[in-house]
This record gives sequence, structure tokens and C-alpha cells, in this order.
Amino acid sequence: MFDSLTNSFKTVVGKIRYKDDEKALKKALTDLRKSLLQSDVHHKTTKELVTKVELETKKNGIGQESFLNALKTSLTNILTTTGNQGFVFSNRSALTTILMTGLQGSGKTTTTGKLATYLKQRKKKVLIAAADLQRLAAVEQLKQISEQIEVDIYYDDNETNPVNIAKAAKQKAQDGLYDVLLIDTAGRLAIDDELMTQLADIKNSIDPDEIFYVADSLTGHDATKTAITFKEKIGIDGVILSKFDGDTKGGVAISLAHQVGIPLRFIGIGEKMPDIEVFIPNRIVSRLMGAGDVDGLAEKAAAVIDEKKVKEVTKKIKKGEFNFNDFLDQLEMMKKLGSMKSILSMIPGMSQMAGQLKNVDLENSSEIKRIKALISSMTPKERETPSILNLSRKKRLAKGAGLSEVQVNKILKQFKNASKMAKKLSGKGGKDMQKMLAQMGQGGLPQGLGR
Ligand SMILES: Nc1nc2c(ncn2[C@@H]2O[C@H](COP(=O)(O)OP(=O)(O)OP(=O)(O)O)[C@@H](O)[C@H]2O)c(=O)[nH]1
Ligand SMILES: [Mg+2]
Repeated sequence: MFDSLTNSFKTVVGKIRYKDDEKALKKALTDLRKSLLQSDVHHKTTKELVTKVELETKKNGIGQESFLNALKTSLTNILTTTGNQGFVFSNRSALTTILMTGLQGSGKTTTTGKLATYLKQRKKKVLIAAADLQRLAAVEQLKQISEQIEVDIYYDDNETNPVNIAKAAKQKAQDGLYDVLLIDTAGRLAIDDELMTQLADIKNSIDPDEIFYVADSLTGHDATKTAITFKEKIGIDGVILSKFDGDTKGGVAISLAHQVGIPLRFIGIGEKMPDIEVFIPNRIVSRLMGAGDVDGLAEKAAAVIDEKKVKEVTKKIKKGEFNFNDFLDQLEMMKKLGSMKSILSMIPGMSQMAGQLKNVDLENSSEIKRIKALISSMTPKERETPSILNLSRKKRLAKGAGLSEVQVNKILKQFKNASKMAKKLSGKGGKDMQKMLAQMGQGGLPQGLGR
């Protein structure tokens, strides 16, 4: 996600080798400026950032470490704007009402579903409302999302006024003791008065706690510009940058809050429902520096992972009893964590190393599909006790799953090896590895950039 920025920071830091080398600092600053601009960081933010880094580095004596710290502090500074961070619950009522706004196709509806998923994982009772009556299929799209994520929805096929939808949805949310109401609204190709009036009407009639503006990061600097217009015309409390997974430059996320004066709250990093990440400045800086985000990963894992199940599975692994049902359970949990890419970028030192693993798609990879087909052809007993799989059973499975016997054998062998490996790792060696990972997360110098 931030790969190109992280890499250029690394190169820039590498320019400074000796203490008090003014010339090297100058060169490093010039390169920093260039790479920020190339990554689509706004030119004003770039200027301010580079000046800050220069002053801060000089204050502490030119050197690699002081430059790194200056970069860290200045980035955190630039990313931090007055306003809320992440998702914030209302302090005036039990129900938190959020109005989702944005231009056509920016990702409002998808993001509404993603936020609902995020909140549901954190044990909140969520209602989503379909107040986009502009596009024919809009209500249907939200209905499908609601079914998929198992979150309640409010819609009214006979209503033509989005204001009435919003009002009725709020009533339902209050009566039903919901924690959060997310209202999806219609988009427009460009900012026009009709859209702004409609949004202002909804805003005035339901008085939302916060208004989120969903901006498409692929529109580059326009994402910043349109956010400013929305801020001026209707007032917004947070920006969500969608489609960040497709943005190879990443710089918009750096300068957006600084330019708009409204905090960036979340980033969308894929088309699936778990693909949303909370944007907390110091955590993002840590990732930008290639040092991962251990806190973020822990928070995410705590929200989606069933601790009781993990304990059960760990016990089984230790005894070498890990079976195919456990495997399916684990796969489901991993899916809830989100894309492999985002998980890996949160692990210290992994963001650059991960290579191929990054593109593993837990739902669609042919490998996982084959394994699932195989497991679904097994009897309950076979799933529980993989060791009973003899030649005739394997033959039957191959037929049932539409695989060759060679493929079946290969998968079963991999499974056996993986269980053995897991057993080993859960013993003493595994503890050492876990310790090492924990230490990596607390290291003084950022992992990715340290020498
Ligand atoms: N890759 C990627 N695709 C996204 C992301 N967010 C949304 N999309 C895709 O963008 C497209 C438009 O998303 P919608 O949620 O329908 O956008 P919208 O703002 O509700 O659109 P309108 O209702 O027509 O105004 C869909 O194909 C989404 O799957 C994201 O974070 N990453
Ligand atoms: Mg929509």
C-alpha cells in the first residue's frame, strides 16, 4: 500500500552516512521532496514536511537516526488534524448516526457495508439505511450487502424522498436500540446544487453525529479538492479514502487531512467487506517507515478471532490432532482478518519481504478451492480423523471432488506436513519465534529503515 513511499524513504535515509554532513542532508531533502511529489503528496504539504524535517534534523545534529526521527515526527504531525480518529460513538445519545456522502461511484455503498462489518465485529448492533433513491439498483445493492454481512437494513420501496427514508430509519434505530445507524446516500457525477441540497435536507432532518465523505483515491488530487468542497458546502467530520489498494502512489493519504483540515478516518483497501482499515496517524507512520503496526494487528485480531476456538485449536495442534474441520475454522477466521496484503503490511519487516504471499486470496485461490472441494467430499469422520484415509477412501474422494488421485495425495501430504510443522512451532521453538516477533515490534529503530 505504502510500498513506494516506504522504499523512497529508505533510499533517502541512506543518503546520510556521516555525522554533521550538511551536503548529504541537502541531497536527502531534495530527494525526499521529489519522491513525495511523485507519490502525489500535495505540493504545499510536501513543502511543509520537508522544511519540518530539515529543522528538526538540524536541531538534533545531522545523522541518520536524527533524520529518521525527524521524518517520523514530521509525518505524524502532518497526518494529525483536529477531530476524531477512527470510529467515534456519540456522546449525546445511545445511537450514533452517520451520514455517508460522496460522488458517484466513489465507494459509499461498499464502505457503508464495510463500516457495518467493522462495527459488527466489535459487537455493535448496526442498522444500515438505503437512502439512495437515485440509482435504480442502489437499494438492491445495499440489500445484498446486508444479507451477506448479516446486518439489518431499513428500506422502503414505496418512498421517493430520501429525507423520509433517513427519518424513518433513525426512528427504527432508536426504537430497536441499535448502537449505530449508517445512512447510504446517492452520488452525483460532479458536485451540483441538487445533490448538496438533498444532503443538507437529510442532515437537517436527522441531525447526524458525523458526516463521512468517501473519496476515491484513484482520482488523485481531485479526492482532496472534492472533499474541500463538501466540507464547505455541507460540513464533513471525516474522510474515508476508498480504493487505496489500487493506488500505487499512496501520497493522497499523506496530504489529505492536512489540506482539507478534516481527519482521514478509514481507508478502503479492497472490494470485500473486511477490507477497511482505521487510519491512526502514528500507526500509519510506523507502517510508512516499514516498521509494521503491531497494535493495529492486535486490535484487529482481538476483534475477529474467537479466543476460545484458538485455545482449542492450539491444544489440538500440540497433540497432533489438528483435523480438517479445524482447518476450515481457521480459514474462516483468516478471511475475517482481511486481505493477506494488509495483514502482512502490519507485521514488522514483512511489508517488503512478503512477495508472493501477498497475493494469496483466501477465497479464490485455486489451491484453497481444491482443498475445500476435497474436504467437502469427506465424511464427518474423515474430517475429524484424517489418519483413516486409506487408498479406497482416497479414490472415492478424488472422484467426489473432481480431482486426480495425485492431487488428492499431494493435498493430504501437505496437510500432514503442515500439522507436523504446527506441532513443532507450538512447542519450545515456536515460543522463541513468537518472542522474536514481539521484540521486532518494539525495536528502537524502525525495522524497515534501520541499518
Ligand atoms: N478495489 C477496491 N474497490 C472498491 C473499494 N471501495 C469500493 N470499491 C468498488 O468501487 C465500485 C463502486 O462502489 P460503490 O460502493 O457502489 O460506490 P457508490 O459511491 O455507492 O456509487 P453510487 O451509489 O453509484 O454513487 C464497486 O465496484 C466497488 O466494489 C476499495 O476500497 N477497493
Ligand atoms: Mg451507492
